[in-house]
Amino acid sequence: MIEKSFVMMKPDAVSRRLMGPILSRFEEKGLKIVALKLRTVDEELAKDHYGEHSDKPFFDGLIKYITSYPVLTMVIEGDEAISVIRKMVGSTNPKEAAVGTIRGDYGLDTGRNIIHASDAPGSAKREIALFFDEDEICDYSMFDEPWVYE
Ligand code: IDP
Ligand code: MG
Repeated sequence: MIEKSFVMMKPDAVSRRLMGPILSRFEEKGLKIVALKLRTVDEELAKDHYGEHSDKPFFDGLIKYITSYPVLTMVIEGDEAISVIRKMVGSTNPKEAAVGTIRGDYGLDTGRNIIHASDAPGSAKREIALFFDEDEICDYSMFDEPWVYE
């Protein structure tokens, strides 16, 4: 099923000039970028986005990290995009993330783990609505679709 996922390159990815290489991975996979925006995240939005973690010991540090520097927010579409992108992202702790995943290749610390991606259809819907207006999401086809999908 064609799905949309919310993906965010975190401040460390932006500051370490990894936006291009990471974006290329999604393009090369055959996924479609349907929205893309460099922005800063204020405390209110960060706390809303990470609300499920509000009672965790790392919460304050997480909010400080996410609000500290611009992030690159995206909506990415494709067949089973939510689980496919989570696999490309890798485990939360970059030291445990498999080599070949984004976190496994670019990170070393859970508190600087490069990228966020929605973990389920419900969270994808919520996160996309939190970060994008409907008219910012582009509906278009790519010329190579018959070569990506049978
Ligand atoms: P996920 O991003 O792989 O879904 P979650 O467990 O949902 O991981 O945690 C959300 C984010 O909170 C992580 O991506 C990471 O930035 C941060 N985080 C999670 N656990 C820790 C920790 O133990 N120390 C510091 N930051 C953490
Ligand atoms: Mg999560």
